[in-house]
Amino acid sequence: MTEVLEFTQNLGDELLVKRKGLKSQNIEHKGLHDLVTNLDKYSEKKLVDFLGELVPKSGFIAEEGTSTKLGKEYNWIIDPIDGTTNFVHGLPCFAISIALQQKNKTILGLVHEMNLRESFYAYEGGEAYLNGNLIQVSKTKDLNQSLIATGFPYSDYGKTDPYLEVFKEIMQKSRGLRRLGSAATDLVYVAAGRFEAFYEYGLSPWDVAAGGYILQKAGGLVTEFSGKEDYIFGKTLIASNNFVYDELKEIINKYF
Ligand code: 2AM
Ligand code: CA
Repeated sequence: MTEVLEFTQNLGDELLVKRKGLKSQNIEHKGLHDLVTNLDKYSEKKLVDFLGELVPKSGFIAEEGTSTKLGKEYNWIIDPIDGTTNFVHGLPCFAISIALQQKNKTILGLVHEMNLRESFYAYEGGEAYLNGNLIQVSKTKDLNQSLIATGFPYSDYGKTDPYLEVFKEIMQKSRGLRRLGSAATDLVYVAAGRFEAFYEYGLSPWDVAAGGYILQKAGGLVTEFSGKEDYIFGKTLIASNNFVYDELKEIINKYF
């Protein structure tokens, strides 16, 4: 864990410096509103080289496709920059997200939010930590006293109407809604008790694998909208401190 932590913190610091030299010719569109920079690719290459060497014969599920080789026993699920739109626009919330799976079971998760230099992590046999200190989900039981995070639809616009219905209802029944723009960070903020819950659809494994695991280790509950457990590949996600889960799921399931 220590080696991965140190490597990722240094990479985060390097990306923050390199970001200042980012030019429009370094930014490409993967889809209509889907940005990728040369620094996403640079970060992923560095991570793949380092992590591949750290665990020999390990494979990768990585956003920018630097390596698509799957390992028989160990696989890393990585997002080199989660929150690329924030990164491009200079908004301070973006993270490196790294999970390690052994035979499809997650055994390590790390989300490093670069701007505040906050590393959230957990591993088998340990608990959940933020920069070395134990973290736990909030104990708030009432949605009325809860701060909820979400992500807006950015590609599958066909479900925009049900999404907005959920948004309207939670707006009225919670303390407030926030949209950070980095799902990995949203998840670990629930783990650290800053948010009571987070929900979004259209997410990918690299956005949620590490954060979801850290949240579980901090006492939280994370499922698909349906309640099924496969939030990593399931594309819909309700993450919570446990206590407000039922109320939130009920609202989401009225429309989804
Ligand atoms: P990304 O920056 O790695 O792409 C926003 O809540 C979440 O959706 C982020 O984790 C973000 O991860 C992901 N996402 C994927 N594609 C996106 C897009 N085109 N616009 C905004 N967010 C996107
Ligand atoms: Ca990314």
